[in-house]
Amino acid sequence: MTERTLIIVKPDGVRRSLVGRVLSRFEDKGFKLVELKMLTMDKALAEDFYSPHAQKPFFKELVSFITSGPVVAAVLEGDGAVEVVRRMIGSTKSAEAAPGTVRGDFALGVTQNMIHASDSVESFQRESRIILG
Ligand code: 3AN
Repeated sequence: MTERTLIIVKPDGVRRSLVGRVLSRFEDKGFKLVELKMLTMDKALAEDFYSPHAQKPFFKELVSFITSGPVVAAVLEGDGAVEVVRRMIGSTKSAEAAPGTVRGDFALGVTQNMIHASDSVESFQRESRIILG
């Protein structure tokens, strides 16, 4: 079923000039890029975005990192977008992420793990409202 999902190339990806290569992977796969925005998240926006993790011990670090520089947000559209894109970004701990995934190929960190992708249609709706308005 045609679906939409949100990806965010995090500050490490932008700093390392990997935005184009990351977006290409999803275009190569067949997803359509339907929105694209570069922004720098402020603390309030980041806390809202990561509110499901507010009680986690790494919450402060998460907010501090995501606000540390510009990010690039994109909405991708295609069959099974949420699940397929999640598979393409790889597991949260980049050191353990499979080769061929974005994290597996471009990252080593957990906080600094290059990319975010919505984990459900509901998350996509909540996150895109916050990031894209
Ligand atoms: P994912 O981004 O793979 O969906 P989540 O939603 O569990 O992972 O976590 C959101 C973000 O929180 C991750 N992208 C990562 O940056 C950070 N994070 C998750 N687990 C940890 C952890 N144990 N230590 C530090 N940061 C973490």
